[in-house]
Amino acid sequence: MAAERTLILFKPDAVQRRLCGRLLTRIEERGLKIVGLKMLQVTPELSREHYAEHVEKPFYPQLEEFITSAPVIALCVEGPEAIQVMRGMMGKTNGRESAPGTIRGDYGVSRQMNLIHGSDGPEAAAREIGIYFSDSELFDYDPTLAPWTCA
Ligand code: YYY
Ligand code: MG
Repeated sequence: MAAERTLILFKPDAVQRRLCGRLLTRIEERGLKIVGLKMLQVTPELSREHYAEHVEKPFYPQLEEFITSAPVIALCVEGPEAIQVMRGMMGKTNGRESAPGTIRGDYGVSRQMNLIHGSDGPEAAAREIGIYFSDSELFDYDPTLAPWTCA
């Protein structure tokens, strides 16, 4: 199975609520590979670039206020169908509609402060990884557990 990469953010609420370790553990325990990771402050300019598809929507001003309100942790996560696997782990956008067992369903009841971002398709993933990471910040290495997790 070909590996795929996706862009994940632990949003300001995850950082503030000290949930990043739990979220990272879920990703690692699922068998996905971390190939990039850093903390950064999202600026209004970066928010508009990342959320270009939402900039004109009524909820955007509040989304920008939230995503710039504290640092985020950005990850590039790799694995078989990593985009859909991560979307499944995240749950629905609104925490109230997210199933128990998903990240958003286990840790929140908010539609806006929903802890985690994950790219929603291959084009978005390529674009978003390019926004948050330079080539030298992404790592190729052989996961020695791959034969046990990626068949
Ligand atoms: O991909 P996902 O994060 O699940 O949702 P999007 O529809 O891409 O919206 C991005 C972000 O915007 C969402 O995580 C919360 C926020 N948002 C909102 O505050 N109010 C809405 N009606 C829709 C989305
Ligand atoms: Mg989205």
